[in-house]
Amino acid sequence: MTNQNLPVQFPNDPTSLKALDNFRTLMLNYRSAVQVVETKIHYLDQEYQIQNGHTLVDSLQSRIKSPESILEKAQRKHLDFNFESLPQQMHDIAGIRIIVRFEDDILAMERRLEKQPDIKVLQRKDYVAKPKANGYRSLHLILAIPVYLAAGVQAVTVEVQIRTIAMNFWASLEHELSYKKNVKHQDELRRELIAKAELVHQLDQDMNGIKNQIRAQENQ
Ligand code: 0O2
Repeated sequence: MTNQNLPVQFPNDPTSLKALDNFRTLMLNYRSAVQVVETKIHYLDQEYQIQNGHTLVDSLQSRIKSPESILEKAQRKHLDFNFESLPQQMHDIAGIRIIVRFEDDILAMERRLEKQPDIKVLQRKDYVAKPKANGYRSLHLILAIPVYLAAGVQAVTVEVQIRTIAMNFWASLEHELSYKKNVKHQDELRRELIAKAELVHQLDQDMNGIKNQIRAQENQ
């Protein structure tokens, strides 16, 4: 019998069961925080549409990091892994990606989010103004949002990534390349992607410019 065939032994000692409950509660906090922020984004988008006649958000994606992915990141970053300190050390356990059509819409959405009285922006990484060396572009915000539980109010962090459809198209393929091992011609494909990031950037700028011209005429 190999190790893989051994029956899974669930720990049932009080300490392990308590740890499991703590983990479940922690994940519930993150799920609640994602729901709160998603609701806000939908509301802000509808309000924007009433005021401007068009929406900001093309689509929304959200995810809670899997336990495996949390453990992998904790090990990779040499974090002290325990349920008390984990929320202070890892801010992207809950993640929301806001996909917008135009570059201008990235800052428009950021401004609306940061104006929310119950949202605190803890960190801002602007990979749109300063793309990564591989061509990656996106605006990353770490937000703290209050979640109301029976035991009281808890500030929970959510990573929000805001990017255009074109940036997202590029990032999804780059992500695929990064996570796939054994892809032939990796280096050459990486170089091609860097070049395509420049094209994506040009396209975003051109589309933004055309949009501005159309809307300027609408307002005449
Ligand atoms: P997933 O599957 O999206 O959750 P970290 O990368 O988290 O160790 P840091 O500084 O905390 O370091 O993160 P940063 O730079 O804010 O970026 C974290 C997330 O942004 C990543 O999450 C990706 O979603 C996205 N990202 C950052 N850089 C790149 C990039 O070069 N290419 C692509 N495609 N996405 C990027 P995860 O956890 O890696 O993955």
